[in-house]
Amino acid sequence: MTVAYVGLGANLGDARQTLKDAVVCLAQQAGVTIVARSHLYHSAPVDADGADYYNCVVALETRLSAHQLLRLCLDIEQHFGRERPYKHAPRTLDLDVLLYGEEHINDTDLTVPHPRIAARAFVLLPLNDLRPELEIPGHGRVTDLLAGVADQRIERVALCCCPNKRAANTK
Ligand code: PH2
Ligand code: MG
Ligand code: MG
Repeated sequence: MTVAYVGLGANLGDARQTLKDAVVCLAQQAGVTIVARSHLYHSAPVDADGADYYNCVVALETRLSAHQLLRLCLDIEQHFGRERPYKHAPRTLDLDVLLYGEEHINDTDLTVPHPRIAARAFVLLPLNDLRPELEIPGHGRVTDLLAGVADQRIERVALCCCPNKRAANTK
């Protein structure tokens, strides 16, 4: 069994609901057990255009290989209507394998740790919820990396939004 961290992001459609549904979908997969989920965050697009994103991170235990986990993530993105018209285009769902145990992987289709893991608040804040002391191979402890992304706009939000509140907000 390996502990892996998967980052979830979305900024098209009902992104908050999609992240919630995607975590349930991941949890239902054979060989995958979700062990923790971060808070949900609302974040400004980084190196990308379009609407603000929703982001979170899950920790999972898996008997899948890193490449099998990647394949699963791509299949789930597809299931949620992911399209790739251009690099970093707005998306209904993005699932990134951030960490896979302590492995370093440098293949054409998969780089682990995720190449931009240490430069993005929308990854580091959720990781900090899960394991602030986690050592990211080649970068250092999550908690020590937060200062470097302090200028990125991001806020914590509730995972579920109350329908009544939503109705009240639209008045
Ligand atoms: N994903 C990207 C590029 N930029 N910005 C935010 N805030 N959240 C993301 O998930 C995100 C991004 C490429 O995958
Ligand atoms: Mg991504
Ligand atoms: Mg991706």
